[in-house]
Amino acid sequence: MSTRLEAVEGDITLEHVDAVVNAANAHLAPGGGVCGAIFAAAGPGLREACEALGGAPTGEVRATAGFGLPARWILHAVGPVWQGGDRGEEALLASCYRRSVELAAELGARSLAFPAISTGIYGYPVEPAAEVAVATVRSTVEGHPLDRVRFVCFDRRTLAAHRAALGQAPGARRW
Ligand code: AR6
Repeated sequence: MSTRLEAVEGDITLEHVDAVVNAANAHLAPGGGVCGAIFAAAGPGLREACEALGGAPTGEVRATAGFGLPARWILHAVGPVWQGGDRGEEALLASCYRRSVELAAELGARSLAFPAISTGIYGYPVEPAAEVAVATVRSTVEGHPLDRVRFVCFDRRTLAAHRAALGQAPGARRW
């Protein structure tokens, strides 16, 4: 069985997939960026659910319900803060993608959407982050029953980076 991978431009809070990934902080607290958008769209139940989890280490992922989102689950992935590249950032970012795919499969999700973890407030350069994202998802989905994984990019540059990493033409559409 093969999993379809695609990059699109859009707002992840609107995605109709089984699980969406949040670019979270280690406290699993509301923040800015995609995290702020997810907390705002999900509603107050998400804050309570995250408080009950008590945080997570960098590179790890925790699941909650989707609350007001179309998605059934939110997977809170704690990305690394970019510190120049020699503090294990690549391995920690890869861990976010790998653990998200594994957790989605454990939950029974068949479709999964990622934002570009760590590439906003946490400062990870977009192009190398997209390479890590695509390579890690590609190698992890094998053996997991996921039908599709979507990289939801908030701007053109992020979209172009993911399409390049996927080996797709800039305007390509897969589904
Ligand atoms: N849908 C998809 N992508 C989005 C959306 C959205 N609605 N909004 C922003 N992005 P960031 P980080 C993109 O900063 O770098 C928070 O405060 C954004 O353009 O959201 O991992 C957390 O609580 C960028 O491409 O996450 C943490 O404290 C990408 O999402 C910290 O920021 C990631 O940018 C995490 O920083």
